[in-house]
Parts: sequence; C-alpha cells; structure tokens
Amino acid sequence: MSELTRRTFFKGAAALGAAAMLGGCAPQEMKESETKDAAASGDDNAVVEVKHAWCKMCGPARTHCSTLCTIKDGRWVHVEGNPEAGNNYGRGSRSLCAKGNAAMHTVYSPTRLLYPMKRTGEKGEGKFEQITWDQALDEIAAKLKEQKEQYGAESYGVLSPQYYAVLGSLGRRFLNVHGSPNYLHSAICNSQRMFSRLVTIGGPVHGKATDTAPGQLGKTKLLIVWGFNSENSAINQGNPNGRLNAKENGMQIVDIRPMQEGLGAHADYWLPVRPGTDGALALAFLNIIIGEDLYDHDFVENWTNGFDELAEHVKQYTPAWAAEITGLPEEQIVEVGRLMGTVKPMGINCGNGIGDQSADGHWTVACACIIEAITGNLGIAGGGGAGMVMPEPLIKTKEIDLLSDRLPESEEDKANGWMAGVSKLVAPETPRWFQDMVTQESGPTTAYNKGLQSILSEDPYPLRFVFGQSSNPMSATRQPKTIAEALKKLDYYVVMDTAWNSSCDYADIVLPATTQYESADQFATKNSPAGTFIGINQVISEPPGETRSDWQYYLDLAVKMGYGADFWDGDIDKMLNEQLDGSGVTLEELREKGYVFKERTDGAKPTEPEYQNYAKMFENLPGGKMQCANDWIGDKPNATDTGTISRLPEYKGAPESLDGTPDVAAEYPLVISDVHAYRLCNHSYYHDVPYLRELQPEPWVKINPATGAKYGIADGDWMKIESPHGSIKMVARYFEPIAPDVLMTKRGWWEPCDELGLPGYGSLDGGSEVNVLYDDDIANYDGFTSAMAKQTLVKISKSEG
Ligand SMILES: Nc1nc2c(c(=O)[nH]1)N[C@H]1C(S)=C(S)[C@@H](COP(=O)(O)OP(=O)(O)OC[C@H]3O[C@@H](n4cnc5c(=O)[nH]c(N)nc54)[C@H](O)[C@@H]3O)O[C@H]1N2
Ligand SMILES: Nc1nc2c(c(=O)[nH]1)N[C@H]1C(S)=C(S)[C@@H](COP(=O)(O)OP(=O)(O)OC[C@H]3O[C@@H](n4cnc5c(=O)[nH]c(N)nc54)[C@H](O)[C@@H]3O)O[C@H]1N2
Ligand SMILES: [Mo]
Repeated sequence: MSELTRRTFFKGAAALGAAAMLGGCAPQEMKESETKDAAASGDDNAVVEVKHAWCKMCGPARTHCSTLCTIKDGRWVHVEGNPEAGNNYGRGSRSLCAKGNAAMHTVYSPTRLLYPMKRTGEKGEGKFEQITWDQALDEIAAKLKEQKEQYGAESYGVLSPQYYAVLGSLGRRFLNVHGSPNYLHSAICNSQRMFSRLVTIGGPVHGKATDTAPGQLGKTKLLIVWGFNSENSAINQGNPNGRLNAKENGMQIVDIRPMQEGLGAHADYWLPVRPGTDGALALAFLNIIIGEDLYDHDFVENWTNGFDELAEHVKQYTPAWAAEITGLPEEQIVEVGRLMGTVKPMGINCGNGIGDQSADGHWTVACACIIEAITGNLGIAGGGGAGMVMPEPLIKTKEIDLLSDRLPESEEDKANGWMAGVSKLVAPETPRWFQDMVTQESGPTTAYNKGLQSILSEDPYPLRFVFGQSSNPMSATRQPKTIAEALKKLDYYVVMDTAWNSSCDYADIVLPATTQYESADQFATKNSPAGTFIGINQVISEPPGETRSDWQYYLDLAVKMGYGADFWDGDIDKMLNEQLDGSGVTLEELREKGYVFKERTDGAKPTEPEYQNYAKMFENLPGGKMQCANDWIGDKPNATDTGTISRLPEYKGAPESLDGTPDVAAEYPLVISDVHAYRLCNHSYYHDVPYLRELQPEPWVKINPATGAKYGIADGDWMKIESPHGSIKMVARYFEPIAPDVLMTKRGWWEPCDELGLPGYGSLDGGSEVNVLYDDDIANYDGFTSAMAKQTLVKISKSEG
C-alpha cells in the first residue's frame, strides 16, 4: 500500500481509537497474567462476562478449538481453552497454543481494515477513498449483472485455496445460483492428496477418500510421517500428544522432512530428504519391498490391479538411484524400506509437503498408498483407514444446501456425461472427464493459479471478476509478478479481508471483514464418546469501524442481485435456524449460553470398524481393486488436455533440481523449499500480532552453519536468495539439522506489526515472498492434480537488510 492509502486507511483506525477499544491499554502492554488478574480481582462493581468463541487461527481445520473469553467492562481481557469441549488434550483441558492465547490482540490490531474502500487511482498505485457498504454492494451487484449479460456467468470466479466454511458453503451456493462453476480451488491444499488416494485406494467419495493415516494410533507399531507438520498445523487435529504417548508405548516413528521439526527430534529415523524428491524415495521403497519379497501375497493376489506390471516397472528405481537424487544414504533408504515391509501395523501420514505442492505430487502420494496396501496395512487396526467408529452425535445439525442443481448443464456437459458446469471451467483443477459427484468435494473446481493465469492468456477465455475473500493471491500462489500483471488486466477485483493484504492495491473495491470474535455467524459441533458439544461464536468484541461478517456479505449481495429468496432474504438468523432445525438446540439458547454439551447417557461407546472390507473400500475403483497400475486415470487426457497421464508411478522432480537440471545447478547450487503451517501464524497473517511477531520478527531462512560460513553469511545476517525466476531477501538463521545444500523458509511476509515497529515486506522481487522464486509454467504442473512445485534451485549471498 502506498503512503497515501496507508494514511487514509489509518485515519479510520485512529478515529475509532485502537487504544480506546482496549480501555486505554495498548495491546503489547497487556500481559496475559495481568489481564487474568484484572478480570479476577479489582473493582467489585466491574461487569465480568465469559463468552464462547471458536478459535480458527489454524485456518480452515474443520475442528477448531473452543475457547472461553473473559470480558471485563466491555473489554476482552483473557482467553482460555474450554474444558467442556475436548480440545487437543481432551475434556478438562484449558490449554491453547501460542496463537490461541494471543487471540485478543488480533481484534485490536491497528492494521485492521475498517471501512469499504474504492480505488480512485491506477491499479497498483494504492489510491483509495472510503465509501459506504451500500454503495460498494450496489457497484458489485451492477458489475456482476453486467458481466453475466455480456460474457456469461462463468466470467465470475471465487478464490478458495483452503476450505474456509464460508467459501465452501455460501461462496459455492452463490456461484451455483449465479451460474458459474469457477470455484478457484487451490491445487495446493489437501485436495490433491485426496484425489490421489481416491484413485489409488478408493473410498466412497472425494472427502472420504481412504486414509493412509493410522486411525488407531495406540495399536500402531510403525508411523511414517511424510511431509506432515501436525505438531504445528492444526494441533487440534494432528494431536501431537497422541503421537508422543504412542511412542512411549513402543511405536517407532520415521519422519521424512528436509529440516528437523518438532517430531523429528523424537523420531527413530529422521530422513532429511532433499525437497521435491520424495517421488524418487517412494519408488525406491517400492523397489525394496517388492524386490525383497516383503509384500503381502494374499492381498496382492486378491485385491490389486496391475501388480506385476508395477513390480517390473520399479526394478529400475534402485536405492542407489534414489540416494543420488534424494541426498539420503543408500543404507538408510534400504533400512527404512525394510522396516515398512516388516513392521505391522504401519500407517503413513502424508502431509501438505508431499502431494499438494510438488510437480509429481500425485505419484508420490499414490506410491505411499500402494506401499501401505501391498504390505497388508490397509484397513487393519493400527494401520491405514481403520479408525474407531464414534457413536452417533446427540445433536445433529444440517449442512447448508449448496443448490448444486442450479448450475446450468451445457450441451457439451450432457454430450460428454460431465457434471453440470464442467465444460465452462476456465482452468480445470483435475481433468474435466474426472470431475463428477464422486470425485469432487462440493462441485466443479478450477485451479487457483491456472485460473488467474487465464486472465493473461485468455485461454480458453479470461475471468472478468475475481472475488478474493480470506485469500491473498500475491502470496498464496507462485509468481506474484505474474499475478500482479493478471490483477492489473482483470476487469474487476474485489477483496474482503481483515487487513490490507498485498493484493488490495490492485482491487476495485476492498471490504472490511470481522474476525471470528466479532460476529455470531458460525456454530460447530464436536462429537466424542463423552457426548456432543455444540458452540457458537458469540460477539466477544464489538465489530470495529464498519467491519461486516463474511457470511452477511453474501446475504446482502444476494439481495441486491435479486437472489434474496435463495439467501434467506438476507437474514442470517433464518440461515442459522435452518441449520439448527431438528437439532434440539435453538439459536436463542446458543446465543444466550454460547455452547451446550449433551452428555452421553446411553452407554454407547466407540466401536471397531469393519476391518479389511476391501470390496467396499475399492468399490469405486476399476475392477473393484486397488490400483498398482492405474486404470482409472492412466492413459487418459491430463488436466490441461496437452497429453495423457501415465498408468504407472513416475518420478519427475521439481522443474529445477540438482539431479534433473545440472546446468541450472551449476549456477544455482542450493535447493530451497518452505513450510507453511507455522505455529506462530496462519499462512501469511497474524504477523501483526506483537506477541507472535516477537517470536519470529523477520522473514527467516534456515541454513546449515557450514553453508553459512562457506558463503560468509553469519547467523542473523540478511541474505539475498536468487533463483532462475526471481530474487528475495531474508534473514539467515543457523540450524544444524538441515542438509548443507538445502534451505527452508516460510512464505508470506507482507504484514507489518506497527506496535513493534516491524515492517511488512514486499511480495515482488527484492521483497521476502518465497513464491517469487518458484516456477509457474503450467506445463510443469502435475498433470493429474495441477499441483505446483514449491522447490527450486538458488544461489545466495550476504546482503544489506
Ligand atoms: N498454525 C497453523 N496451522 C495450520 C495452517 C497454518 O497456516 N498455521 N494452515 C492450515 C492449512 S491450509 C493446511 S493445508 C494445513 C497443512 O498442514 P501440513 O500438512 O502439516 O503442511 P505444512 O505445514 O506445510 O507441513 C509440511 C511439512 O513438510 C515439510 N516439507 C516441505 N517441503 C517438503 C518436501 O519437499 N518433502 C518433504 N518430505 N517435506 C517437505 C515442511 O517442512 C513441513 O514440515 O495446515 C493447516 N493448519
Ligand atoms: N510457497 C508456498 N505457498 C503456499 C503454501 C506453502 O506451503 N508454500 N501453502 C498453500 C496452502 S496449503 C494454502 S491453503 C494457501 C493459502 O492461501 P491464502 O488462504 O490465500 O492465505 P494468505 O495468503 O495468508 O491469505 C489469507 C488472507 O485472509 C485474510 N483473513 C484472515 N482472516 C480472515 C477472515 O476472517 N475473513 C476475511 N475476509 N479475511 C481474513 C488475511 O488477512 C490474509 O490476507 O497458500 C498456499 N501457498
Ligand atoms: Mo492449505
């Protein structure tokens, strides 16, 4: 944002008085212990209230932490975990992570966006003026109607890289009613792994693809954690405690990640794989398991498709070959491969570090699935895909109907037997022929990056209107340079955010959103053996300025569009009541109490699942068998219609790599990648929160001390990092447990922290956004899932800050 806009923008914050909202106490002065005491003691006449809110600071995770917030005389002074809800440590625990504990400072941040703004200058120039909500919604509705008329409804696309509830429900419903299939889903987040599992080991539908993660950790003897960061990502879901307890009971752990993170230090084997080479490692594991006859013959005989072909195919992928590519010792690959073939039950946890964000992500995850299946670990207690079955919830709520039948079906859809809307996708995330009700989560999907690139290429047509809610395209995807060009060319870009993110300068309209602590628009349930918990977000802090709920935005816009009848006539309570209908809990009760816990008194306990029911597990797969050679997707057109997908796993590697492009490596000798779910932020935000920013003040890059010394870079020095695609600056942090030829960082550093006087950093060349360094050539994306590599080669040098 330019100085001018910053001033206009902050005028609002100053007028409202961030300090006044805190009762004269600046955020950084409000220490946790003091605030708790203040709430507990002091003025007897003080009005102290405790209200319920769901923490969603780990992002889109579907089970968030339930919190209790103490408000004293209207000021939010303390937050803690709700012991009734059963957060990470189970019922009775009040603990929260660092982010959760810093929650109150997110609402009082001086970087909050407070008013609707309209661009007055050129795109990217940063000149905006304040407008009213009414004017903003009128202009947006007029533009949507005009473009629908002129270019068709599909010219409107919605950014939804991660599954935020509002995007997956109202965002999708609005698209359906409007008539556009262009839900710009990630091609970087979770779905990629789901698609790979679905086509390899089955499951009823996309969202319920058979899991390779052990469902009963207590019975697991060997846990493979592969590119998964559960000690940081959604602690509530990853349950680090469960892992450590299982380890104490003798479970062995293999952690496959380039740098040693939390769990790595506890692991029996830490495999510091070179970023982007997991596909080679996976193929070598198959080579060992099949070559040394460590597979389950009974399973292979009865339940696999194309095993012999696979066995022949993987002979070429020897441990020596993989050692060269991955940078791991050959003996270690062999040892771990043998372990996987002999220790049972074994489960594999595939994370975002493999599958979602590499150019051959599909085959890497498919190999992990094959390994688990042929070693006889699928659907067994302690192995993959066999979780205990929870007793029925005692409170049942309804999902928001997506009105999927509203999406128009074209002649082309009909002729090809495609799901309605698929023919109109601007950039299909998975191949068009693949997208149907079994494979898709909530409807057709366009890949985020490819969809945005269509604006420039106009292939097959350009998007004309993009809505970015809870997403920053200048940081979420590869090559912000290309994205900036696309946003400049785009007819109309609307952002709804809690802060002025780095893409806002290119917007036509910017809308201010409330946080989860300022609106009562979401409830959620948690079901456990003890009972069922339902809680709603209560208003903990009054919405600052003219911030509005992300949910209310859709209802208000729908009314302006004439879609009111499909959007509860703009009444959010009607929407919530519809979801609660028949649950036995009323909205009034929830709003009043914040949450309700219904104890289980019928004695029902979790039951064992049906083990090894492969007929059911594989029912959607060709021949009813798991796919060692893939007859579902093999030899069929890829997602860009430029070739076909292979039937057997292949190793491709990143667009630039030490083994694959030695000529590039001669100039750029180091490999870089990143981690995103860091415990002190969500993606690229919460860097404005002083408590959290203090702990990671600058954009960091972990570097082996030997490498630092070699390039004359000391711990704490700024360094320049250059790849064939761009250049950034970051602060070197010496770290022993990382290979000397590898660097690891975290993406997204645009957000300033004014209280600590720390800046935000640019998203283009010379800034600190690691996505600047990565390739964005669509031809290099995973042909099946559109996953993009987040690995490349770089050279480094010391630089000024
Ligand atoms: N606190 C917090 N929680 C979050 C989020 C957040 O931003 N903050 N984001 C949420 C979202 S949207 C998601 S998708 C999930 C993601 O949660 P995870 O699946 O846990 O994903 P990441 O945190 O990216 O962790 C991937 C791990 O793989 C490693 N890695 C990186 N490159 C490679 C590689 O080439 N090979 C291998 N083997 N490993 C590699 C990284 O160092 C990291 O430890 O977390 C969710 N939860
Ligand atoms: N290099 C690299 N790139 C990655 C990843 C990686 O690991 N490495 N991870 C990928 C993954 S898995 C994902 S899911 C995507 C995520 O990509 P995005 O979801 O686009 O994440 P951010 O770029 O942090 O943008 C989120 C925006 O939402 C705003 N926001 C926060 N809370 C709210 C709210 O309640 N309402 C509204 N309206 N706005 C809010 C924030 O201020 C921020 O501007 O990034 C992907 N990009
Ligand atoms: Mo994600």
